[in-house]
Amino acid sequence: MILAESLLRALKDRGAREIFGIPGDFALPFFKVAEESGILPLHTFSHEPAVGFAADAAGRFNGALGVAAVTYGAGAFNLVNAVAGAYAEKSPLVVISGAPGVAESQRGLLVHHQAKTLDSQFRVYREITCAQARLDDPARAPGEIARVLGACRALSRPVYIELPRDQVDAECASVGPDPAPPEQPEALAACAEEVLARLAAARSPVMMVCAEVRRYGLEARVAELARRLAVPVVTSFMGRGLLVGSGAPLIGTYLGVAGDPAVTRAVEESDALFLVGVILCDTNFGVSQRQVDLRRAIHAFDRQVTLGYHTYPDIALGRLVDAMLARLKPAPASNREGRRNTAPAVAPQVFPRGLAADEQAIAPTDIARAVNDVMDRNGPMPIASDVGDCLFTAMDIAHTELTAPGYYAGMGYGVPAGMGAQATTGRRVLVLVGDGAFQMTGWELGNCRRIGVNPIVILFNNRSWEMLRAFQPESRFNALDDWRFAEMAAGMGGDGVRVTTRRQLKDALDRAVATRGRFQLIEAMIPAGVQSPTLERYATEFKRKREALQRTGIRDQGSVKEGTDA
Ligand code: TPW
Ligand code: MG
Repeated sequence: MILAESLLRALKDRGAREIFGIPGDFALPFFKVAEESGILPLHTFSHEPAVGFAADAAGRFNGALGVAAVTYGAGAFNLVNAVAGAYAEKSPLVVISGAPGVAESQRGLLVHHQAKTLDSQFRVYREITCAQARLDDPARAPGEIARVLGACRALSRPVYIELPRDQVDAECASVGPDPAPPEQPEALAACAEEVLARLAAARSPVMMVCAEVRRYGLEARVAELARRLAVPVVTSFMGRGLLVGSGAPLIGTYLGVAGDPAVTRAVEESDALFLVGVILCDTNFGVSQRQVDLRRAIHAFDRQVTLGYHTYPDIALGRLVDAMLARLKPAPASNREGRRNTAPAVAPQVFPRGLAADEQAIAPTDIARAVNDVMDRNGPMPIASDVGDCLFTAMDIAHTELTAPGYYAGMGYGVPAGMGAQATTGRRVLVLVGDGAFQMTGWELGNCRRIGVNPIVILFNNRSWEMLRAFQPESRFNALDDWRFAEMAAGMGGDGVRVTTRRQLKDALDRAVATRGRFQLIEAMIPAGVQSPTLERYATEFKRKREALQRTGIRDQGSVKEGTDA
């Protein structure tokens, strides 16, 4: 076998289903092997950020590796932002970059695409990936590949593999299994027992689930744990879309003051908040009414479990869940809805439904209503959302699988992520995106035909960077021009329609669902200044907090937390 094939087979063995990429001369030999070997399908995009977003979303949907392949320098540097977002949000993304051949690196000439030194790219990627390898020695390559892919899966963070172009065809052995991550069975048992004791002693325990539950494929087991514990479950903002259809006692998504007051109360008043794979970030907790008291929380994240003032290291989340399940009896049927007798009942969130098909202008909530109506009739669709009011609006859409950069908040994710998600799952995806974000990566829709996907895209066209305007209304630069996006769809191989009334929105969505074979772009015109209620509340609270901080003179100290690099 040759080196490139060993790598491709190792990726496939570990759950990767395809490669997203853009070639360049340093990557042409690898792309040739990828295409001709047929080990994994290869999908190309137009601009590297889209390659990264698509691969990231594919990894998130599969709970397995997503793969992005690019060329050295111009290609790999173009991918950096998407990889940084994947790092922040714990997405298992494998970056494969072509590179100058081992022989040509030793000539002493500057190589085209080189930034500062030949190693600059490797060093940049060291900052935003959890493990790196340069496959410049075919004898060591199988071990290096196993080490790096093992870290990607164990830590669920991006990794970086540099493949010098003259090594692609080198003879190479196949890749063995991942090295086992460190484990301590006694520590695991002690940890599981302590967590169970804390929950049992609490008056109002609550479980919050977030990114890692999906990344490690734990949804069914975490749902079972919640049932056996008879503890209500919420998702974080980032974890929205988790546990759909799992039968978990899910009461909603925690959004602090911007969200459902019953959910907010349950979380903020809990005396044992069990944070299961939760990223402790400002978008998840920044809009808390009261500071969530982490000393009373149980936080399982990044292979560690912290209770109060002590931490158990080397505890994989899946192992913790299994150890807890092993100590709990199956839930009696009467407990199925997950409420303990003493805990206050929390009603699940109610979503807006029943769009009036009238001549009124479209507000963001109308889009949520229209989507809920369509999903009630035709079954749920997975959603890929961009950043902006579309993501706040998604909180009013009944629970369905959702991928969005809820924490890193990089614009331009929605369209390519939706395409990547459909390519990998085969399920038609609904994309929610703002006009500002569409200006960044909307053009990738032109690749739908090649990739064989047909997402339905709802473009929230408010001719504005509205989310920024919500925070700083006085700035004129937040007003955007009126691009007629729908008219551009036909040239890219899809159908586009611009809608301004609720009746037109409903009709367009019905037609989009009924039309297969081409992407469907619905450009929903939203009047200036009309925001979702969630964004309004979020922005009000955000401004209030900022002003309070300024009054007290407290500044963000910019703390740096040690990473978990392997
Ligand atoms: C890559 C900063 C956050 S939200 C926003 C900007 C510029 C405006 C989004 O406008 P859009 O949606 O898409 O029309 P809406 O609903 O607010 O009108 N660059 C990147 N990412 C981020 N997050 C920004 C800038 C930002
Ligand atoms: Mg906008």
